[in-house]
Amino acid sequence: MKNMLLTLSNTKRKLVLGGAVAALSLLVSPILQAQPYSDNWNDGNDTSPAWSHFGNSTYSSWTFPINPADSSYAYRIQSATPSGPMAGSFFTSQPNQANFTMSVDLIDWNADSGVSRQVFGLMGRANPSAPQIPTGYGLMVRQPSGGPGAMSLQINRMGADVGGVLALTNSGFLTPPTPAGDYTLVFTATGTTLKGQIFDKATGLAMQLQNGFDYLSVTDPYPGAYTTGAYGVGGFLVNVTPVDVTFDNFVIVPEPSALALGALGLAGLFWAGRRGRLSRSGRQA
Ligand SMILES: [Ca+2]
Ligand SMILES: [Ca+2]
Repeated sequence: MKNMLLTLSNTKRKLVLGGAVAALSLLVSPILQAQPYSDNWNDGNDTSPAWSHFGNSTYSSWTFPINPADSSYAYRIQSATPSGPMAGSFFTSQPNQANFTMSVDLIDWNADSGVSRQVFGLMGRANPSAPQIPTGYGLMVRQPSGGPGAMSLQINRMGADVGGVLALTNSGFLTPPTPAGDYTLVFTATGTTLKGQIFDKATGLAMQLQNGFDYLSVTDPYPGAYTTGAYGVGGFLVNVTPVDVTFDNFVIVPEPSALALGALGLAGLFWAGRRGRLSRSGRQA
């Protein structure tokens, strides 16, 4: 269990998403079957709407610091060294989802990789009650021991059958995220296809990865692909070092559609995916 951990973190498009959530509520609800669910934690709690904690309650904490970007409350998840393997929260006030587009702002984390080598971000199709560790998929930022240059974005499979957290695909960054910035993680699941991006809120653009693209995309090759489940945020300990990550502005849109993505300002996710498929097949985009 000690070497399995990765980090995932995200998204900074606070201005974009702040308005987008409101726009989404207005636009999507009357038009689409897919109703978005969200929490900005501005009421300073995780009980309304309801989240369920995963982690050792003795060594983990769920608190509500101020997000400097808009002076609202955010959501900080911490787990101390003796805890493990994970601390997180699952959004339990809405039904489980199969297909989704999910996003959350990543506004802060413990960037001292000599102290905290963590993997943090979004989780989907999860079973929080699975033994030892939640099963499901994650879009996460990994902060290993090598410092910022070794950070990567990962789409993970979680579960005891893969030893905890396994990167199905991952890539380093051309310019790694830092806690001084704000980012937005965007995670999409459609059938067996999982896609992930991290946007820099300072530019509104998806961050460029060392894989040559600005996104990750993968199909789970393992037996027993997860088809539905809970969704949430959290972090995994790496080599029993502490988790410390702060999120804000969580949104999930069931059954992703072009309209919903457009309302979120996320149409680029699918555009990028289309370009990637063309490139891989050798055609010109
Ligand atoms: Ca907030
Ligand atoms: Ca609340």
